[in-house]
Parts: sequence; C-alpha cells; structure tokens
Amino acid sequence: MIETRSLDVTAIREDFPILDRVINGKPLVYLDSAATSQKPRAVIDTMTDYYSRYNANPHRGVYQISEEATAAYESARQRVATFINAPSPKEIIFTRNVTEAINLVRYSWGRANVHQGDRILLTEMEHHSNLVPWQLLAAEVGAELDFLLIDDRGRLVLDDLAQKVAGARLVALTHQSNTLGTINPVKEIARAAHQAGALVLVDGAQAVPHMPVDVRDLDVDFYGFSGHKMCGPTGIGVLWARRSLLDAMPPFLGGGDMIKKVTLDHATWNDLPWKFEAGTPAVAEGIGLGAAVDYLCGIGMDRVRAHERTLLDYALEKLQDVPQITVYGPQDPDIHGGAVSFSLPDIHPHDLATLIDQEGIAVRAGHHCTQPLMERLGVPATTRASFYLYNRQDEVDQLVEAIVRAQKVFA
Ligand code: C6P
Repeated sequence: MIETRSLDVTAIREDFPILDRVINGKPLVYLDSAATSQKPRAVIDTMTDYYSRYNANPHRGVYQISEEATAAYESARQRVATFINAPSPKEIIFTRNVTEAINLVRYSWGRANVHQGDRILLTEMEHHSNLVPWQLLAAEVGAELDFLLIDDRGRLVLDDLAQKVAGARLVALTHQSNTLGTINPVKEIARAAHQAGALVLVDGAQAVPHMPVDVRDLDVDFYGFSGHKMCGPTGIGVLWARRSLLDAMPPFLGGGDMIKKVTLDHATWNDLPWKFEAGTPAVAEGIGLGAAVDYLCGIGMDRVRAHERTLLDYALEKLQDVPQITVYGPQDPDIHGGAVSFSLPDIHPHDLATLIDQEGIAVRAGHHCTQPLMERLGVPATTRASFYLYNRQDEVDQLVEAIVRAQKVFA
C-alpha cells in the first residue's frame, strides 16, 4: 500500500464544503479536477467578504471602499506573480481564463508578428484552446502550422525537435496534457526554440494547479492559466508574458481603464498591466484567485505534486487489474501528472461515466477538447479521472471497483 503521509488529506478535505455532498446515496468522490477544481472555504469566504464589505469598482473611485477593492485586487496580482516567480506584477495580465490569455497573444502579438509563410509549431496533444486560436491566426495571415507528434505512450517525440523549431516563429505547447496527463519537457523545448529564434507560449492550465511553476526557470515567453482549476473561482485567468513583449504589443480590447488619454480620434495606452485589461475587471474573482494562491502556498506546491504523483502511481497500478482496459499516457509517474484516461472495449466512455456516477463518483467522459489527439489514439472519446490535493487513495479503489462493476453490467 502506497501512503501519502506528507499531506494531511483529512484536514484538507474539511476545507472543501462540497466534499460533504452525498450523490446517489454515496459520498461524493470528485475525480474531475482537471475540468474544474473544488473551492476551499477560504476562497468562498474571501469573495463573500468582498461583496459584503467593500464591493466597488477598482481603479476609479477616490472613496474608501473603492480604494480597498483596488488594493485587494492588486495585492492578488502581486501574489499571483510571486506564485509563478514572475519578475514583476506588471507582467501579470488578468484574463477570463487561459483560453482568453492565449487569444490575447494571438490577437495582439500574433497579428503584429506572424506573417505570411511563417510557421507556428504546436503539438498533437493540444487542447482546442491552444490550437484553434492558431488555426484562426494562420488562416488570417497566411501562416502555417506544424506539429510535434506523440509516441504510443503519449510522450512528445523530440528526435526531430531541432528541425521542427528551425524557422518557427512561435512554439505553443501545453505544460501538462489534460487528456493524457503527460508532463512535457518545457524547459528543453524552450531552449531549442530560443536557439532557433522562436518564442515560446505555454498553456499551463493543467500545470500551475498541480506543481511548482517558475516562469523564469522555464525561460519561456508567454505562460497562461485558469483560476478555476487551482481552487479559485471561474471567470479569472492569467497571462504572464515578458515585460519587453508586453511593452511592444498593441492592446487587445479597447475601453475603460486601458487608456491614458483619449481624444475624439486618438487614444494612448495605460501602463502595464492595465493596458491589457479593458473594462471593469472581475474584481471578486481576482481577489478570490489571490485567496486560492494563499491557500495553495500554505500547503506547498511540491507537496501537492508529490501527493498527486503517489495517487497517480497507485491508480496506474490498480487500473492494471481491470480486464481489457486500455490506459493512455506515460507509465512513468515522473512525467505523468494527476490525470489518467482509459477506455474499455464495448462500453462507451459516456455510459461508463454514467454508471460510475451512480456510485457518487464524478469523472469526465468525452474528447476532453482534444479531438485531434482522440484521432491519434484511434478512439472517439475516453473516460478520465483526475486527482487533486483533496483526493484519497481509497477513492482510487472506489473508482476501480466501480469500473469493474460497470463492466459486469455490460458483460
Ligand atoms: N480543460 C478539461 O476538462 P479554460 O476553459 O480556458 O479555463 O481552460 C481551457 C483549457 C486549456 N488548456 C488545457 C490544457 C485545459 O485542460 C483546458 C481546460 C478542461 O480538460 C475543460 S475542456
């Protein structure tokens, strides 16, 4: 039996009120944190406190509660910067989610810097959020897309990395695959990309919630993630980018707060980061994200990663016991984060997920917004279980038992 002594999961679970829910007569087993994580009371209370005591439009009022809202929102930005070791909070742009962060780069940097005949290098395992924006940009400016392929264990094939990055304008890749769980060697790829003169954008949606991320150490150029997958609220995400890039980039959306001076026919831009934040921001959500960062820091991201690694290792071992199962992604837990996809012959993933739900266990079934990857795996969909800091080893056992019971229903 593998133990996860380093994290006090019993105490952590008390922080998450939703884990008291009973579903279909059974305690909720939540194994869909890759879709969205649950929220600790600290985050819920922080947002309630904002709405109850100092709800106001930030950056605009000279009165006390507006100043309080501004201070709390900007303090959240500072904590987010520290969390990913960004050199400055001015490089932290709040967006709605990682999808918007990537689209911001597409519209602002992409339109100004990617031209006809240029190449953008992606991977076969990208979420649609880090594929479709580049398809749209390529179609608009006449650029080309190229892809790093994966091997049969869901690892990027890097034998031809030097050839593929040569002449590329941008390399855009996920840090951790939401479907396969693969943790990609971002640092190595960034080094090769920079040597070839390409910039590097990383989709960190599945990495920042689950492992320590240091954008300076990774030495990438753009890094995006979503608050709702890291114990924070929906409606808030982050784009980090190098200061020099942000300074040179034109604004994304136009409107209030992103300007310095406006005349009838002209406008000048606000300082960073507000140049990229038009309109009233998601104040409660930003403050909530700050509370989520505090919560995760209090636990320690290295411990979160170690806990998930242990659960994943255990899950990979236990899933082997299920007859005829196909488990996707690397078998090495060092390069496999806390999400595991699998399929069974003759049971559609949706049917499997529905039967598992009858036991109170929430897993996701579908293409996970990675349709080209499904094509590569040769399946229309998979069932996916994803773990977080509040999951216990016995929940993995319950999942495996539920899968075996579902198999009997279809036998
Ligand atoms: N993946 C999943 O169940 P947004 O919607 O912008 O917060 O996140 C998009 C996104 C981008 N990249 C990766 C690697 C992701 O995993 C996600 C979200 C969820 O896998 C919902 S499809």
